[in-house]
Amino acid sequence: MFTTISSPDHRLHFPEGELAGGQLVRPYECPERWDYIHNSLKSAGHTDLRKPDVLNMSLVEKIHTAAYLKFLENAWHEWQKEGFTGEAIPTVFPARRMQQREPVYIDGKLGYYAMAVETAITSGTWQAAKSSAAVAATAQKLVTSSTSEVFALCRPPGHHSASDLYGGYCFLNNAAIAAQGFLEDGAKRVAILDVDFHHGNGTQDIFYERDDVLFISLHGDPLHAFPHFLGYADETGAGAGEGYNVNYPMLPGSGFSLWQSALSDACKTITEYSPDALVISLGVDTFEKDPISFFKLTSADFTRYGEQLASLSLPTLFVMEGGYAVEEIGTNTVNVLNGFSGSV
Ligand code: OKP
Ligand code: ZN
Repeated sequence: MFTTISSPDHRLHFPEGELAGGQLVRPYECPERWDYIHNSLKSAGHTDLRKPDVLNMSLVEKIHTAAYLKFLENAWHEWQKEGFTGEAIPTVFPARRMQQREPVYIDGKLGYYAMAVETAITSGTWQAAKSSAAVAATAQKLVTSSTSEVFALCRPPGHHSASDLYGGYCFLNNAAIAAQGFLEDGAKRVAILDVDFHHGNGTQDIFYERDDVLFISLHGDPLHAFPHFLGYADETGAGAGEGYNVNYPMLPGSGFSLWQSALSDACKTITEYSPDALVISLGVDTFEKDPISFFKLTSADFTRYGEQLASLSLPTLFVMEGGYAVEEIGTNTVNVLNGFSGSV
């Protein structure tokens, strides 16, 4: 049986609008995602559901810059102070040949720290983001103390967030915080395997020059898929991190056989790396019916790859990322977990 860590505070982040197709639509990344997963866990017998401990901010500060954390904490207040009545969305960016300096005015700050604009900041965003990081950090502690089946039901997700970037529904990089937690608690090497449909640009960037964290991502080719500006196969790490970043971009329509051959390859690399812990950035937006993605995995495929992950025989932490076919998100998530625990 999986132990799940989750927090009701995720509900504090739920913007009314996401900019998509030139309109403000109801966000794909919505609170019911959590409800469906929660319900599926319970019906599948994963009834050990716990709340997170208080967040250790000094761990978060090892992943995110102090200036970025200060920005997130104050953004909504500064936005409101200007008398703006809508949700906080940036409009201007430090594009090519412009200064990379944080301005004072909130509109400029939002653009300075955003990597995409679909993600609005609201009154409860900072608290929800912290609760999500607390979920991941608490779950990591459980794995470190030898609990074998642990699921961090994070919301909002984290893998698009770099040390000083938010966007793609992400504010704090929950998986990176968990990986750093493993290292702080004695692990020498940690592998992060990102199976969300989207490239984990934030996680890649955070660990790009490090050899104590191996990052591997299977995702939609950035030529065709968000986040568009990172995730190519020739991004292999830099400096001490050379060789410790591996990307598997895949084209529209990619089905399970191609995806699974990438996973098998990734598993070999992980085994060779011989990490003390494995973090799975678990997005189930690889599903065939996902409204914003283009892979073709079926619900049964999730069980099969869960089994494959178990064959790595590593202390493993599952951290929730994306998945937007809301009615099936619980089934697909629990299928991975059940495949992993062999209870299928
Ligand atoms: C977050 B996660 C759709 C464009 C994509 C952002 C996607 C963020 C995905 N109109 N918008 O990796 O699941
Ligand atoms: Zn995704």
